[in-house]
Amino acid sequence: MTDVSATVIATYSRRMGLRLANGQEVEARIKGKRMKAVCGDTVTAEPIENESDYLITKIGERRNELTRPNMRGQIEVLAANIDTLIVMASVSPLPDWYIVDRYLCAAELMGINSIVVFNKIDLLVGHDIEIPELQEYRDIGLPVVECSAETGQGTNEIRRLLADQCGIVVGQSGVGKSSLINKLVEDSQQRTADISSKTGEGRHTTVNSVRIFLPGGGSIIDSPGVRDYAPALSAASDAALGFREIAAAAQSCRFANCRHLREPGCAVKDGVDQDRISYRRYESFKRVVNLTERLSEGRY
Ligand SMILES: Nc1nc2c(ncn2[C@@H]2O[C@H](COP(=O)(O)OP(=O)(O)OP(=O)(O)O)[C@@H](O)[C@H]2O)c(=O)[nH]1
Ligand SMILES: [Mg+2]
Ligand SMILES: [Zn+2]
Repeated sequence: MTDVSATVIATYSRRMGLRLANGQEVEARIKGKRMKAVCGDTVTAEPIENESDYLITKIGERRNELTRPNMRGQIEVLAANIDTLIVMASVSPLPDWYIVDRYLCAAELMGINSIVVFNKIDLLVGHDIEIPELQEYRDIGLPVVECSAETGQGTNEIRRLLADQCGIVVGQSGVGKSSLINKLVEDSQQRTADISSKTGEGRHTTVNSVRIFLPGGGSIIDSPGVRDYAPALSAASDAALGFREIAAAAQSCRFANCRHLREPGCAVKDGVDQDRISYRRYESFKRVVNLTERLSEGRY
């Protein structure tokens, strides 16, 4: 047979964009209704006679999955085989740091790197503004890049952090995810325009996930912006593992099954009281616990 191996570089409901091992990009359908491929998947595909489409016959085993619970309480896979989660917020729209925390929580639980990117920094030129949340992320050892997709500030740093990895950029709609990727591939062919649709306000908003290969190596998946995000946790107790400073402090709690809420001898609560753990991040953690409990009870 003429089976070839390929990676999924775009998903449009039932159709996919594939990049074959020889670098050629083709479109494909998927065999059967049950299989669902996502960006980052490695697949086996075969050419279809008298058609330009390929047929995906098999999805390779996934190293990891970025997931979220959907409205029906099922787990939806957003992308697979990711090395780095690039969580983006911006000067405008105003950041929802709880969403940033929940993405970071997902990355911790996936065991992958994460980068916090704060975009549209050009809008702050001439203003002496410190963003306390960014310092909180630096304090827990996360790379934080303040950048501008407009001026290119910070893009080299992002290139360096990404190196030869597969990244995915996530965040609220309008923070500049597609713009950043465009800037990173500036000298090569731009391809983000055709995957966007114009909104009522005439804004381009990304509707499909697309993987873009960077000229210097590595790739980034552009994903549609979100209103909200929650990680799909198997238990509320997993939430603590998604907040690295809380997970670290939890080692010293009196009870091994401490939930870090009202238990005596809780090293996490002590850390918050003594300002070693950010109160905001602790609140954020508690929200994830609540959210996970609600989801598991089928309440939204
Ligand atoms: N001033 C300024 N504007 C920017 C910057 N980056 C993006 N923008 C603008 O912000 C708007 C949204 O940018 P997009 O790149 O479409 O944002 P997105 O995150 O991809 O949005 P969705 O696809 O809807 O999730 C556009 O009008 C951009 O021109 C920046 O660094 N500075
Ligand atoms: Mg976009
Ligand atoms: Zn505790």
